[in-house]
Amino acid sequence: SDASSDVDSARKVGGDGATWAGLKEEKTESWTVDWDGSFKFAPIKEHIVSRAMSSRYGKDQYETAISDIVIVGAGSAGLSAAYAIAKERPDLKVTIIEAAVAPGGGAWVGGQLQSAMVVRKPGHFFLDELNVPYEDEGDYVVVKHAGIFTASCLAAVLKFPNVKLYNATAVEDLISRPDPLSKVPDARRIAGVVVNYTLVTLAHGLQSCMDPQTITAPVVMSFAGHDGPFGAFSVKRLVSTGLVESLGDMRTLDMRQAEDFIVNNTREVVPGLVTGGMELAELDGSSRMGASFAAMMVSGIKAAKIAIKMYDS
Ligand code: AHZ
Repeated sequence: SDASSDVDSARKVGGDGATWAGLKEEKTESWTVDWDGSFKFAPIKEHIVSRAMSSRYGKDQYETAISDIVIVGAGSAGLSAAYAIAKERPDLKVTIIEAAVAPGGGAWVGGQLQSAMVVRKPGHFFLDELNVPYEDEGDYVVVKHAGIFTASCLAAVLKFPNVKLYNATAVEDLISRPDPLSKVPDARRIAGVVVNYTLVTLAHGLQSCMDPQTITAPVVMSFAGHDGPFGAFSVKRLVSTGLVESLGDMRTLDMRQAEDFIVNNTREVVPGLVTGGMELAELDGSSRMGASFAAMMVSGIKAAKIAIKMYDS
């Protein structure tokens, strides 16, 4: 039998004939929940699970092949940017590409080897926005566990209907086109990204041809972090393709100046590409700040404002 009739028959089971919607609205009382060893879930077949996932994934891939804004990297800066855009502009289709299996980047559970997260004021306004609790220490606040920030921001982002996140998926190239707005001959603008499953991207040296997918978008935002296995991806590609002459390379740690610099220099680095977070330190040759996260959030939010303005113009 096909998937829909299987789902229909699953709906008929369940105590008083509750539907899935009913389960949500009427709570579990309408379902028989037995804790004495005869607990039974509604029926399922393997292909229903596969089709439930693959039909949605395929539809998402089809729809996001043309996006309004692509975000590279779901670390603290990328997720903050995604939140700010998705909230302000529900009409824009925002697609996030994250190379790792787990989103969150260095901030997931505490990039600093300890779990608490320090956020300098006034960056705590974003914690208030996300309802993340903290201890107020005067000039800075402390979130008990960095995972509370990442989980709250990620959950909020994923609940926006205009956002799709592809994890375990790497941006392996940028798309560029002649820039119709520029007076400089041969000027190009970034117009999207080339993506592949991260495991495929990592295996390109083993196979002769593994075709990627493309996602076109008038605005690409990159928050790929500082150099690392995938880090600083977009700015490194700008150099290798001649759109930027050279990288400044991230400098040694100076917490006092690093955070202001990142926020103040978050910008459209070449036409069509906005960069923020620690990737910017690799481009501009600015200091790192270590385990202090306010600039990542505020850089993401500033980048979101820039991207919205670009999109509108
Ligand atoms: O997996 C990367 C990470 O989750 C992802 N990423 C990188 N290249 C990618 C690619 N395709 C898809 N080609 C890619 N995803 O980008 C994310 C970057 O997150 P991050 O936490 O490394 O960067 P951030 O700028 O959001 O936050 C930086 C946090 C740091 S580092 C630092 C220091 O070294 O002093 N201090 C802070 C606060």
